[in-house]
Amino acid sequence: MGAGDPARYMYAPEVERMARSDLAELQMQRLRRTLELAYARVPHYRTAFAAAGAKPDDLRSLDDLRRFPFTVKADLRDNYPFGLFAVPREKVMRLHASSGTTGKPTVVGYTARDIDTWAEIIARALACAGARPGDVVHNALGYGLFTGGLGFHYGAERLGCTVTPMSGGQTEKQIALMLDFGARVLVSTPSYTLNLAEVAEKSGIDLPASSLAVGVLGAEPWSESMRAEIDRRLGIAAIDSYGLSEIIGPGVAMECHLRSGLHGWEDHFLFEIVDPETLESLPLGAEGELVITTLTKEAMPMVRYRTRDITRLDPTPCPCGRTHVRLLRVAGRNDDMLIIRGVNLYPSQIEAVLLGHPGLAPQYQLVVARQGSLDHLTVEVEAAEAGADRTVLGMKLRQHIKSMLGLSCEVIVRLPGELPRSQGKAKRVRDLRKETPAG
Ligand code: DLL
Repeated sequence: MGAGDPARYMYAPEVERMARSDLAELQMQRLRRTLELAYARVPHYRTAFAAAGAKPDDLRSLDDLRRFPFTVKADLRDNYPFGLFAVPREKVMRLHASSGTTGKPTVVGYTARDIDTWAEIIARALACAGARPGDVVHNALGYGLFTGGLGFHYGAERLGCTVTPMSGGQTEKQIALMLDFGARVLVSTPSYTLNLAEVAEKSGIDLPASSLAVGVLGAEPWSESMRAEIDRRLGIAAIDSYGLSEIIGPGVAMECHLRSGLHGWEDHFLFEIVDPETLESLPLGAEGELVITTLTKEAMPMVRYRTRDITRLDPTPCPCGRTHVRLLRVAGRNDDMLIIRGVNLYPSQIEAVLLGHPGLAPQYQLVVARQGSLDHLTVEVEAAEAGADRTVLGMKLRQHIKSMLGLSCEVIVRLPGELPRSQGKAKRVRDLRKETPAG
């Protein structure tokens, strides 16, 4: 089936192809209800709205949302564990939490209806990625407090798939079960998917010859070069999948087979882009921080949540027929952006350079330290083969990074298999500047 083929399956075509004017009308109705719910039921919102001088009644158009305050991650921590719930705790059917790097976890809650809505959204998103009813879906995302595993689990069941609830780890067993069960769809993170490819290759298993056809991958930033590597080594179409726990978990946005931006489901989420410094709203098409308001969440409505993720929005209809806005791929989080001697750098930019470099494995870690008053970046990579001249490889990569990114760094080329492998979300950066105890 080619691009724009009317026979291409959509889970909810009447919504996915909705005219933008109808979508805006639906958003307006749902936004009003969300603001009213937040204001009436959540003390944090009542106080924050009052401080900003905004009341739900002030909303006359979607643009009026700009008068309402932002919500940030610290608001979830300050209201730990259940302070942002808009329903009595007894009405909350499920809790998820993310550990974060400091302090208390951030907790999110779902009513029975939220769980149902989430399954619908994920079913739609999986179909958008290329999954079909009847497929075997191998779910390698972590089950538990992380939203990835259970989120995709219920959505794949809703679509009518056969789900293998594998979770992360036990890599050899994962591969055996994917093959034995005839999985067509793999749900995972990009870094763990590469780990799967590597272990399969070592055991002489030809994954490209298997029934796997689609990889639904996300939960961390990844480059186009990493995508090409995954496509080739697993013989699949690797599809980008975006979401965050504070909003619902996975399912917020998903690429279609054209892989030209992620469809953000605007009947459930309202997307804005702001300048991360001034917090001014930016026009459509400009790059900036993604801000999301939920439109259908009951247990924990989120008003103008600052995701810290940097992206751009494209409202033009996709040739696949879907009309929902496309998020051009998320480069990385604002907090993950490293500033090294004045040069802004996302880890995925290093990833792109390194993957274009012959003789290196697609594994890396960045270590940032302070030497005197200067920031010092060390890029640790792995040689693809044990016998390679690692000094020459390192020198070449250093020059390549300097010419592509304008950044001087140290490169250490390790032996194959020396860097830690991802079991879920990869940890790419060690910032020793942040680890140094104060005083
Ligand atoms: O990672 C939810 C998820 C699960 C998404 C499975 C996709 C697949 P959190 O643990 O709350 O939730 O982390 C959310 O991860 O704000 C982004 O910074 C990052 N992230 C998620 N997906 C992508 C992606 C899940 N496709 C945070 N590209 C988000 C880049 C991503 N970054």
